[in-house]
Amino acid sequence: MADSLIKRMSTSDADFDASLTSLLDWESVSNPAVVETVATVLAKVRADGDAALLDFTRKFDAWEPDAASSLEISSSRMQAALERIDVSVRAALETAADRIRTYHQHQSQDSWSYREADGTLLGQQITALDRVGLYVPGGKATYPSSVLMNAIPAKVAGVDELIMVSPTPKGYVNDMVLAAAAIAGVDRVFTVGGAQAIAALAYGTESIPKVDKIVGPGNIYVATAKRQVFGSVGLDMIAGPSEILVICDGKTDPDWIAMDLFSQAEHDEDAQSILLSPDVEFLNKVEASIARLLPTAERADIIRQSLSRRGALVCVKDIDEAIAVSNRIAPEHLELSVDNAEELLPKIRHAGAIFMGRYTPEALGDYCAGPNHVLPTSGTARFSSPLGVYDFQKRSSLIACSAAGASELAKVASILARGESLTAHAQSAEYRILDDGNE
Ligand code: HSO
Ligand code: ZN
Repeated sequence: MADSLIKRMSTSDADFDASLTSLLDWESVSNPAVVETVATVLAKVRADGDAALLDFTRKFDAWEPDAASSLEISSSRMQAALERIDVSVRAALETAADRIRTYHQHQSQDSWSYREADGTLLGQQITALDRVGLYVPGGKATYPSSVLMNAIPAKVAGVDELIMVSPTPKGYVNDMVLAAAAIAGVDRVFTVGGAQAIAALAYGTESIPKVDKIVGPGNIYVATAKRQVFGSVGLDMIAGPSEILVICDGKTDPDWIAMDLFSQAEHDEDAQSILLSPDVEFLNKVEASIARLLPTAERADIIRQSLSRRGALVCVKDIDEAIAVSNRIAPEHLELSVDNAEELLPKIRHAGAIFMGRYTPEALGDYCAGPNHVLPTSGTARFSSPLGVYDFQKRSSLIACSAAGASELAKVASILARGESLTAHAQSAEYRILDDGNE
């Protein structure tokens, strides 16, 4: 096929390992100029609060809030947006929200404790974060579905106050985003964005309360600001570009697979779509589908760039080898477009979300199946998990010693403390040792 739109590779190529490594190579370059600008913005908001927030909003978002109070969207405005949107859109948001809520309710963790024979109680208490900030990008990556995916698990976890911030370039507010916020139970919405919004959430201003954790995606300024406030507040992961890896036995409609690859590629030019199949004829058919369908795609330019820069159709020896390659990549999304997907599950070591069977395109998971679409990218599925209820909760250890239990533990603690030359620790423990006469 002349001038291919997407790389062809084979695990039997002599340089396959090196080619795969270079295909996967993606690093968020930290731009020193951005780091410096962000540091200035953070310091200004920290020092001057709302006044700085108003200044930056006028400058970067090109609209004129007259006072800090006009940066907040009232709940009646949110409600009005919900009533204004198309009824079918509202119904779809509500169905998606219900399904996301039900799924995440299964993640709820319970506190637990156990009592030892001498009466000592040990356990773990789960509590929700008090206040969480949710960043919602404006512009090309405004996703109401991401509002649901971030806000609902927080609410299921029991977060008391959920504060959303979103830039409103030239004062424009997206109705569907506001409607999603209303459905998901967001408590307050502020029309600020960029590093200044992250600063406001991290440090608090007169009108925006300081939060305990900030979640949600953003552009390079937002991501850099999140890195810089880390430590003052908790953070979710800082996501890289979206990725999909499809393993197909060659029996799925090639157009379906081409469109599944497009569905990630259309997110942005750096997104990554990879197909692995042992059937070379099938790979040819998918390549032909890509060529035929691409001109019909609304985001053809983005898809073309994404596929040509970071996409690949890879011929593998068999499905087992496909799984080995996939485990090496640790993709954000893994589609198993095969007959016996469930049987393959035990072999899958690393993937953010696993879509099983020909009728489970990633797009359904992105919107409404129920699981979260905020997933580990760039190989971080090796050590991290989808966003979930547990990201909005924390654990406290519980220890309640009985007198008899303390007496026994104190003997152990005393020896260890003296070994560390921490005599106050030792004495604190020893005071609890019961004399025989006391028992
Ligand atoms: N696939 C994206 C999520 C998303 N898709 C939002 C559509 N809207 C996360 O990788
Ligand atoms: Zn998507």
